[in-house]
Amino acid sequence: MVIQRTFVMIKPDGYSRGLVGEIISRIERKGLRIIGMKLIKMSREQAEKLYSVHRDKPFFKDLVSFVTSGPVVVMVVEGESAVEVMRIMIGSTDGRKAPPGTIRGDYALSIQENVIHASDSPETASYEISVFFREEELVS
Ligand code: FUP
Repeated sequence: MVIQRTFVMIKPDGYSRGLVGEIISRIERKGLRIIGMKLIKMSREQAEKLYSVHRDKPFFKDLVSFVTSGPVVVMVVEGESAVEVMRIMIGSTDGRKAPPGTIRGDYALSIQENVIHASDSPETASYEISVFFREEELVS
């Protein structure tokens, strides 16, 4: 058993399309536990921190504009192999290629507006969690 924490964000398209309940339901039905959650309008500074690995990519500016364009739901999700399990549940980055049954596969047709983000490693997860949550805000 490896209990992990991961950072999950429902992006502005997921929020505006009314997919928050559906996505939370999928996470809970899988058996993972939400131990922190906020509905926020992300600041430019937070967006630049979250996506700092992509700072030199051609899509960085558009990506920061997109994630700051409307409300997002940020979450800390905990459970057995939570990092890998959430990555499998969200599907590949490009919604056109993500298989049906995954969140992006079922709800996205775009590489940028792809509904959801989840950390890609335990190290990334602790960094991303720290951008949005203080330890005292998480339930144990
Ligand atoms: P993922 O981990 O699946 O979210 O994908 P990446 O870390 O590779 O990319 C992070 C975000 O950058 C994606 F969710 C959407 C955006 N992106 C683009 O807009 N264009 C690209 O070509 C690649 C990624």
